[in-house]
This record gives sequence, structure tokens and C-alpha cells, in this order.
Amino acid sequence: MAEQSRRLFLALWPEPALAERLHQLAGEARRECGGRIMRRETLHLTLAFIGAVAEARLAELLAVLGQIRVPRFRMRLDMVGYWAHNHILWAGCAVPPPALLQLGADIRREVAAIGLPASGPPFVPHMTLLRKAHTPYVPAVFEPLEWELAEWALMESCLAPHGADYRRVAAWALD
Ligand code: 2AM
Repeated sequence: MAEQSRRLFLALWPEPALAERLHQLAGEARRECGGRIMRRETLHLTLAFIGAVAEARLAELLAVLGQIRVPRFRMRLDMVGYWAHNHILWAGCAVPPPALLQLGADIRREVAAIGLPASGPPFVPHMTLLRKAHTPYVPAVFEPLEWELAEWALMESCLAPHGADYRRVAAWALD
């Protein structure tokens, strides 16, 4: 029988008020750029995407991730970016805070050390707002959104007909 596996990634999840603001921004952008809007409850910032992990390796993964120590930090979502190669429109920081980059790097180092390397391009912190957007978006008015981070989470992605559903597997407090 095939071994059970879970599709896992690490992420920062905004609280409902921030998710609502981002969702409004995504709605405004979609009127100009088209594409598919992310559901409000699925908005997040991916720290690292691991992919399929055998159930039997979960305890080891939790153990190495639990050793990571990064101080609490805040970030200012102050830009809307667009990647023409994959048509993703996203919110992010013009200058990502060093602690955020540190967290992404520490996670990548720890998961690689146990043979479960992160896949995908180098870490560029972003929150996907639209997929399949046709053009970049320049908001007429854009008040930066402040985000105070207190924890990060291991998430499971469950593919569903309406898009992925995400379930929280574990979370760790920032120091
Ligand atoms: P995206 O928003 O830029 O598409 C869960 O799938 C999350 O992991 C998504 O936020 C997605 O980022 C990110 N991710 C990074 N690499 C991925 C990959 N190779 N396959 C699927 N998702 C990936």
C-alpha cells in the first residue's frame, strides 16, 4: 500500500482584520487586472513550500522546526507586485524585514538538513492576491498595511475543486 503523505508548507497567516483589508485590495485589483481572486480565508505568506511529506517523517520535521528561534517582528505591506511569468499579483514589502528573511532562511536550512528541501524559487516574501492576472496593478490610493507577527505555522494544503483548502498542523511562537 502507498505510504500516506501530506502536502506541507510553512506560512504566516494574517488575522481576520488584515485578511479583510487584503481581500478588499484584491477585489479592487481584479476589476482592473482580471484573474482569479484568492479566498479571504486562504490569504497567507508562504515561508517555504516542502510538498509531499510521508506521515512517518512528521515528528522529525516538527522537531527540527521547533528549534528555530527568531524574534518577533512587524512588517509593512507597502507594495503590490506582479510577476508576468506566472501572472501572480501579490502584496508585499519594498524592503522585507531582516527577521522575516532570517525565518525563511532558517526554515530552509533545517528542512534541507533532514532531506526535505523546500522547493520552488528563492524566497521572495509575497502574499498572492490574484492568480492569472492580466496586468500589473497600480492602486490609486494605497495605505500601507501594518502586520505584527507573533507566530508562524506548518500548514497542510488539501487540493479541492474550488482551489486549495489549508489546515493548520502546528504553530510556533516568535520569541
Ligand atoms: P504562491 O502563492 O506564490 O502560489 C501553498 O501551495 C503555498 O505554497 C502557495 O502560497 C504557493 O505560493 C506556495 N508554493 C511555493 N512553491 C510551490 C510549489 N512548488 N507548489 C505549490 N505551491 C508552492
